[in-house]
Amino acid sequence: MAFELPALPYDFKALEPHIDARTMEIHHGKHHAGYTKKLNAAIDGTEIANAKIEDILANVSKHSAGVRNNGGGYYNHALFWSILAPASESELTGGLNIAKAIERDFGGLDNMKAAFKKAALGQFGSGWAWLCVDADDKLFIAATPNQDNPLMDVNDIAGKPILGVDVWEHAYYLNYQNRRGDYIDGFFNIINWKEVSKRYNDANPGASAF
Ligand code: MN3
Repeated sequence: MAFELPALPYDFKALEPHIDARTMEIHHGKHHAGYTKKLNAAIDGTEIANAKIEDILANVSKHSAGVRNNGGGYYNHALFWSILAPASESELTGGLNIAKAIERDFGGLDNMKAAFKKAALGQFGSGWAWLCVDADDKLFIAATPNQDNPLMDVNDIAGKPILGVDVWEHAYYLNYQNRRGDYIDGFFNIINWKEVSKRYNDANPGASAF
């Protein structure tokens, strides 16, 4: 069963002015569509043709560079669209478990944002910055190159990503040119915290202990 490009849960303009409509249209319709198509081509007729994407990524060292690059690209962008929302709907309310976990593990949202931005700016060239949950249910921040992510067995990061930002230039160049930091600041205004909190709860069955 082939992977399908997930539909965006909002229209191309919904994230403006922080991410412009043209960038969204190209990013979803060309880049993400391309990763999806190439992933399907890379797994077609192989023993992982019907595998779950999380299982493919967890064992990605056994597969081709095409599976690594396009499987990562497929998964990372699907996560990215899901954790974005129009600015009017981006609210981190204290009742969400993710708000309590950020307070516990970073001492507040501003500290988390500063560490996340540092990771995003520190990723040389193309890649992603992530907020992840580790095996002890603690949050941590990481960055990975290219289309790698913390689910893959090709890095020393061990955790489930629950929030991520694409720092490839195709994600921001039309609107921000080389100003990656301004793009990250804009990104902080359009985070779907309800979805991040849901992903936190799913990653961490103990979260309801708050
Ligand atoms: Mn991208």
